[in-house]
Amino acid sequence: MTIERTLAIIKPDAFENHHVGEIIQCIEKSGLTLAGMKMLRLTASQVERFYYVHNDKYFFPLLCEMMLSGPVVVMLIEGESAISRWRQMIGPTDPAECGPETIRGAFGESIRHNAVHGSDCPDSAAFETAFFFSESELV
Ligand code: IDP
Ligand code: MG
Repeated sequence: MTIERTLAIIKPDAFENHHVGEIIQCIEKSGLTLAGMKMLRLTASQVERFYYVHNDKYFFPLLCEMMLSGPVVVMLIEGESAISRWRQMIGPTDPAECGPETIRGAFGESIRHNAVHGSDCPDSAAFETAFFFSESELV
């Protein structure tokens, strides 16, 4: 049994398309636990620091523009193998490659506007959860 913490973000496209409630419902139904949640408008500095691993990629400016285009909901999810389970629930980066049972398959519009974020490994989960939440903000 490995209880893990991972970071989920409902991105601006899913917010704009009114999918916040359905995405939270997917998390609740999965048996994973919502331990922290906040609604934010990110700053350019936050987006650039959060996605620093991608700052040399051709899509970095597009990614930053997308994350700044509207509000986001950031959530800390906890549970058995939470990191891989949440990645499995959201599906591959490109919604065109996602099954309809995945969150990106159901709510994503394109490789850039793909509805949600999920930490991809224990190191990034540690960085990303600490980026948005202090221990005192978790329930
Ligand atoms: P991931 O979110 O599935 O982990 P990453 O490769 O880490 O995918 O990319 C981070 C985010 O950058 C993606 O979720 C997506 O919003 C955006 N992105 C990735 N690849 C492209 C692309 O080729 N064009 C436009 N945006 C992209
Ligand atoms: Mg990633």
